[in-house]
Amino acid sequence: MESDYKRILVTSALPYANGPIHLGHLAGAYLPADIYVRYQRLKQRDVIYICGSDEHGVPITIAAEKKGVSPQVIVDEFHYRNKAAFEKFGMSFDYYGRTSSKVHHETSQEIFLRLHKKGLFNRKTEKQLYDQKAKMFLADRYVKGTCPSCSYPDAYGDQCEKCGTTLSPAELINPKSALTGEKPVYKETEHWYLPLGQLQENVTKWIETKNYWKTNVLGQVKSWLNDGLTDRAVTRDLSWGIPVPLDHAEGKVLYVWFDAPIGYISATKEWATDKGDPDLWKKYWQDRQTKLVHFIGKDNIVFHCIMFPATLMELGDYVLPDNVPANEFLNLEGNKLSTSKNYAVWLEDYVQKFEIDPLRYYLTVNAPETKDADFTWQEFQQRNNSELADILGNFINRTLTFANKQYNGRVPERGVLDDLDKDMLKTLKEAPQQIGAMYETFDFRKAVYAFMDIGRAANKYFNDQEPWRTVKEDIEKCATTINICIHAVQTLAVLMEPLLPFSAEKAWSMAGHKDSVHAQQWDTAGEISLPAGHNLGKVTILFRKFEDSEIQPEIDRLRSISESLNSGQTETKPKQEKPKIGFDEFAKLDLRVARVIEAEKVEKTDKLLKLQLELGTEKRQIVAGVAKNYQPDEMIGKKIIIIANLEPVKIRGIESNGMLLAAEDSEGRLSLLGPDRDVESGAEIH
Ligand code: B3M
Ligand code: ZN
Repeated sequence: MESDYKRILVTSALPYANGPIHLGHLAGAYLPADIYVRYQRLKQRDVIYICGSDEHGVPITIAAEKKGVSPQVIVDEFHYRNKAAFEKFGMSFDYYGRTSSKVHHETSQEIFLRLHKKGLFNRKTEKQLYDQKAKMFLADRYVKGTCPSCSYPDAYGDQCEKCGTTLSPAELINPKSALTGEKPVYKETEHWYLPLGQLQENVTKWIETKNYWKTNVLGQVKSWLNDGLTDRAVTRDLSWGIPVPLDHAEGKVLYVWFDAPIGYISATKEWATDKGDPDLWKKYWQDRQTKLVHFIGKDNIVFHCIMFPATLMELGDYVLPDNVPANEFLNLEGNKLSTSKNYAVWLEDYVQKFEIDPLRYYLTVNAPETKDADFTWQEFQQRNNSELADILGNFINRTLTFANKQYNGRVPERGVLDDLDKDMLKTLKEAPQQIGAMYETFDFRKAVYAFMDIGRAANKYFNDQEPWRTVKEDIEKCATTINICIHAVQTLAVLMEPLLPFSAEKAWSMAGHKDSVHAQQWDTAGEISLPAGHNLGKVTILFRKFEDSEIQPEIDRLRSISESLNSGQTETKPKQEKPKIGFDEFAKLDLRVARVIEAEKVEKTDKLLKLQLELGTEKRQIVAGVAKNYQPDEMIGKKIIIIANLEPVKIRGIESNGMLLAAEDSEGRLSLLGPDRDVESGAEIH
């Protein structure tokens, strides 16, 4: 962390309290933040993590109308449900507030009045859509109509859920009130506007100091700035929200995106009061030596990088975000998540069936950090079984089981070190700094791969040193090997804490510690600290394997929802936005021609074929998801194209060493790619 910061203030986007938490939330704004905060705590830094429920806005009132209850009933239900679900997921907030709180109302009104008094807002009278039957102005989510881009008949006034086009109510064809179905009329109404156009210069100057931000964030911010910022209303005609604290403003409330980010400040105030020092919040929000980091999803970038900072600049006595590492979106089995159509994996359901850490692991390994990512239950199972269980869990288990059997559950004496011992000790010693540097730059995917490589290196060290042999032939060497392996277990326990907090605590106690792994020091995690004779703890299985019988029902559930959504409508697969790459990145791919010499179906799945390939003189095996379009016998002799230098993975327990290339049409049918003239197998592709 840069030396000029004394403390870190971390926030995650406040989830609307109108529904439960799903995996898309976790992958976007929550899990990366929790990993970052846990790491900073282990670095012994002064860090607080603030979040809470966003309880205003039209999503809440629409949910209330749907259920025929008041908005307060909706937010009370989901504030507590979401808070509880986050806790089960290991989210380590220091405070989880809510924007319907008195402190938040007061804080928002005070900030609004400060800005109003300095004459910042423009007051404008505009024509807005009005429902004469409901006697209510219609905010964008209250208007539905036909999308002008894709003719979807049920588009909302702010966005078409089908094609994703951003809309305004005036653009909808045949607009009607989502409340009564009436055709709305235009009626004049007065609102207060944040003059972002006037503030553009300051915002641009500030953004220009952020060249270290993620490219996906800077890209979106710069396109907003290039289009020119326009005034944004900070008030709305709604009955639910924070009343505008001015005369002649009856029936008007603060726009939810004006008050919600202020929720970070009010929640910090409530946190400070709980700590017994009501002014403590100022140390975090009004002291330049605070590093403020907002974790959000990409749909919240403009509010956190332009609108809220512009407001804080005008106040003048608040810190501005040091970074906003926004993530892209998580798709589900190749389709976009849809909470309204229940095409989602809900955290409350997940925790009933599976352990938490495997989900934290897979959502980080597969994080949508620079582009949308796709969650598949099959890969979730494969990552848990062949990485967490087979690499990490297996190493810890066999080390401690060996120590229990051969050394009565104590750490044996370390003797003379050979080169392999020295290399392993060096790997452990350097690991905290190597992985820590990735966390500092929010490279969580990279960090989790680096972490798992430590597990791979430890397994390889165990195999190379052959303690099962040396225990008979060279007991000093065996003792040294097991001593170092137990230290590797201890190092891995601390390094896994940010990512796998539940397993970390277990591994830490298996290494014989009575205190908590959460209180350890990151920097010294790779040190050799255990005295010979140190008692180890009870050994348990850290990661159980997930059976097909647990996974298949999850796949079937989503498939039946997506088939019912597609029936009659071709669900447009989300266009995977792929970022531009340089030639050097493409050149890293080793593309080869391969000839299929054997092919067979993989049991218990209708998607996979196991293929034996010939690449010149080399033979190799891959597993390919082409079984729905190709029979095994029609594969024999085919010349295909594969990526030959992919890391080998295990799919359904079968090693796959490479990936074939196939085109997928709009019906999801696959067509294999291959050379159009006869080329010998093994030929390179340029
Ligand atoms: N309530 C969540 C969303 O747009 C929104 C975030 C507020 S953060 C201050 O999904
Ligand atoms: Zn559309």
